[in-house]
Amino acid sequence: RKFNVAVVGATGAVGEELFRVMADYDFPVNNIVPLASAKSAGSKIEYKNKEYTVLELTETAFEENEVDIAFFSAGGNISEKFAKYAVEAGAVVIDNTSHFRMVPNVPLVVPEVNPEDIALWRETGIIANPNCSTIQMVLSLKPLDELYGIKRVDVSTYQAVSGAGKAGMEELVTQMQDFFAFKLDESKKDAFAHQIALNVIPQIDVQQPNDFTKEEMKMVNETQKILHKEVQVAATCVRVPVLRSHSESITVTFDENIDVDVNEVRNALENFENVEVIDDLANNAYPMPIVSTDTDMTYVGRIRKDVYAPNIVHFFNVADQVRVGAATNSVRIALKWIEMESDI
Ligand code: 11C
Repeated sequence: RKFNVAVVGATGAVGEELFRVMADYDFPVNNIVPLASAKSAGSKIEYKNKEYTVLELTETAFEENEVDIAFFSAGGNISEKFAKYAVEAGAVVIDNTSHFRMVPNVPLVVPEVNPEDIALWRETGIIANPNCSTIQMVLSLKPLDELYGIKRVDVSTYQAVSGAGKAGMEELVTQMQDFFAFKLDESKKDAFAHQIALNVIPQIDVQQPNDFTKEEMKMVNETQKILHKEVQVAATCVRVPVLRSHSESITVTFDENIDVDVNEVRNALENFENVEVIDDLANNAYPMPIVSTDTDMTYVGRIRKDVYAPNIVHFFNVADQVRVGAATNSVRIALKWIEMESDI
């Protein structure tokens, strides 16, 4: 069976990547329905060497185009307003925004980690795609939880500007160009709270009542929902001047009786789907954004046992935020949904 696939936010950074990922995975497409705001309607997108005209997102667009699968990636307020029209038209919604993630009967899915949760889609018609920093982290936590049982995770992120969409990427490039033209002072600084070129900013999203940021609390709440476990998580989320791969320095504390064997940890990670270990410090080999960008893998390296506590391991984790953290995870959800549920 082939599907009519809508992409809401078709001209955004994730929307554009969704078309590339669908083509790479040879997604069973009958028709592509690119949807966006009235401002972008009429522009063209390309899918498998064929041009499609972007249509305006309206309440009736899903029904009129007989949409079966609707990817939403145009911000939480758009999902809040329009997802219901896609569901009413009989489509499954795969939502890349944070809007539905913590709604109890909406599944929050990383297909390699909790594919069984997809079955819950029938309650609301919606499957939520987690935050990018959560996705790549749980891809490395799951095999370690299966191996030893995770109690606590302490993570510091190094997040690319792509997390703020095209505007974030454009702002970093412009600021760097302005730096070399000796006019960085005059450069636009709208996408982030501060200048991002030649800087790091220890704030992503807004402050929460407990003094963590919203991005940091997403990593806590989403990780617990995906792993079905009240694992303790403390996150510090930092924006760095990298174009499009997030990195994470992760410390995992296992149950108290565990004596970590680094080779067992390495094997568990190596054997997990879509995770690749690059861990040869003597030869300067470890994951970096320039390794992961434009790929669909989550890379893990710098694996080492804690010097003091035998039940603690440290490692470094990198993945392409636009692909693994957004578009690829959404497409993998859709493919899993097709495999598990689409005959219903
Ligand atoms: C960032 N993680 O890097 C954010 C972007 O909840 O889907 C994605 C926000 C979200 O800025």
